[in-house]
Amino acid sequence: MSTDNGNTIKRRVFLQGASLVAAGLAFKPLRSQAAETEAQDFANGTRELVAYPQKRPLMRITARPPHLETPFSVFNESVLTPNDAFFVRYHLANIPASIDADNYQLQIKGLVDKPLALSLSELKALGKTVEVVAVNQCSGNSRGYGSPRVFGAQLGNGSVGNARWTGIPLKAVLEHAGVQAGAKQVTFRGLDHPVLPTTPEFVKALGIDLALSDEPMIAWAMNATDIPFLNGYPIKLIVPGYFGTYWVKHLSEIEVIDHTFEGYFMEKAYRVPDNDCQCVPPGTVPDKTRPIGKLKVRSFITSLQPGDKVNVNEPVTLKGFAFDGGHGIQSVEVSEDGGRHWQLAVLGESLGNYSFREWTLQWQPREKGKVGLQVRAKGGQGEQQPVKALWNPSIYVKNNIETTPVTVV
Ligand SMILES: Nc1nc2c(c(=O)[nH]1)N[C@H]1C(S)=C(S)[C@@H](COP(=O)(O)O)O[C@H]1N2
Ligand SMILES: [Mo]
Repeated sequence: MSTDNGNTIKRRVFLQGASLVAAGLAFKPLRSQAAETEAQDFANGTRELVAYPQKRPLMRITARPPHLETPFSVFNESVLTPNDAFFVRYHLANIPASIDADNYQLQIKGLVDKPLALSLSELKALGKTVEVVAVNQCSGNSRGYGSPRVFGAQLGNGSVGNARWTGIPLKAVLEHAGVQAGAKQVTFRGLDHPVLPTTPEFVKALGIDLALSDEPMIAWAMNATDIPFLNGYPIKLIVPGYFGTYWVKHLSEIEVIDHTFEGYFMEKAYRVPDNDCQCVPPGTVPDKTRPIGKLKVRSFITSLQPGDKVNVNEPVTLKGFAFDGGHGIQSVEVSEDGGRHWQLAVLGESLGNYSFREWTLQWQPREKGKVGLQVRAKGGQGEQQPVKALWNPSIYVKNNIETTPVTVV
C-alpha cells in the first residue's frame, strides 16, 4: 500500500493544528476503499486495513466512532508500539473534530478547596514532569477468540499497545486543588459526547486512594511526541496497570465526589464477576459484579504468525512480549509439545514493571509436521496464565496461554 498519500495529508493535519477536519477528513479514512485486509483465525475475523489521520493502515472494527486495531505483526517491530500503529477505541460517535491546544482547559471541581481551570501550560507548570512506560489494553482485547462468543466488538489480539507516557502525576493536580474530607471517588470525562441526549456520557471513576497514589498521570506526550489525536490529544489520563477503559482521552473535567459514581460506564458496562478468577462457567451469568480493574499476566509470540512455515533443523529465534498488571515479568517459557516440557526464554531489557517485556528463545525444530508453539509468562507475584480460557459474559480480561500453530517443513 502506498503511504505517499497518507504522509501528505498527515503533514497537512499537523500544519493546521491537530485537526481531523483540516483536510475534510473527519471520520473518513484516507482511502475510501480499503485495498488490503488482515485475516485472523476466528469466524468473521477479517478486517479492512484503513489509514486515518496520523495513523498507518490499521484494522478497522467500526467506522463511527473510529475503532481501529493494531495488526499483530507490528508488535514484532519494537517493544514500544509506534504512535501511528497504536489502536484506537471510542464509545461515542460525537468525537471532537479539532482541538485548539492554546485555549484548552482542564477543569478540576467538586469536593476541592480550590476549583481549577488549567490551561495546558499551567498544567505542565504545576509540578515535576514524570514518565512511565505502560501498557494500554482494552478490556475486551482477544474477545473474538473467546467461546462461547458474546456480543460486542470482535477484537483480535491488537487492542493493546505499550508506550512511554510523559506528564504530571494526577496526585499533584488533585493536591493543588485540595481534596476535602469525605472524598470517595474521582470522575473523569473527555471531549467526546453521545450523538443522542439519551445515550450516557463516557465518564469513568477511580477510588480516591488510587487517584491519590503515585502512579496515575495526566499525560501530554506519548513516545516523546504529542499524543495522536485519536489517542486523546492533547491530554489523557494514564492509569498504569489498569485496563484502558480508565485512560480517559481528551481529558477535560475531573470531579471529586463523596459517593460511588453511578454512571453507565461504571455501573453497567466494564464490569467483571466479583470473584478471584473474574470468571463464571461459560454461558452463565454472575451473581455479583465489580468494575474491571488490573491487567492480568499475558504473553505472546510475535516473530511467527499462525500458519507460518519453518525449516526442519534450522535454528530460529522466537521472539515476543509479556506483561502483567505492574509487578513485572518473572519468567517466560515456550513449549512445543502441548505443554509437557517448557523451555525458559531470555528476557530483554526491563522498561519498568508496567511495560511490555521482550523475550527471545533459540528454537531448533527437529521434526517435520505441525507444531503448536505455546508461550506462558509468570508475573512478578508468581501469577500464571490459565491453560484454558476463563470466561465471563463480556469476555473481558482474557489471558489464557496462547498457541501459535506453525508447520515445520
Ligand atoms: N474520552 C474517551 N476516553 C476513552 C474512551 C472513550 O470512549 N472516550 N474509551 C476508553 C477505552 S474502553 C479504551 S480501551 C481506551 C483506548 O485508548 P486508545 O484509543 O488511545 O487506544 O480509551 C479509553 N478512553
Ligand atoms: Mo476498552
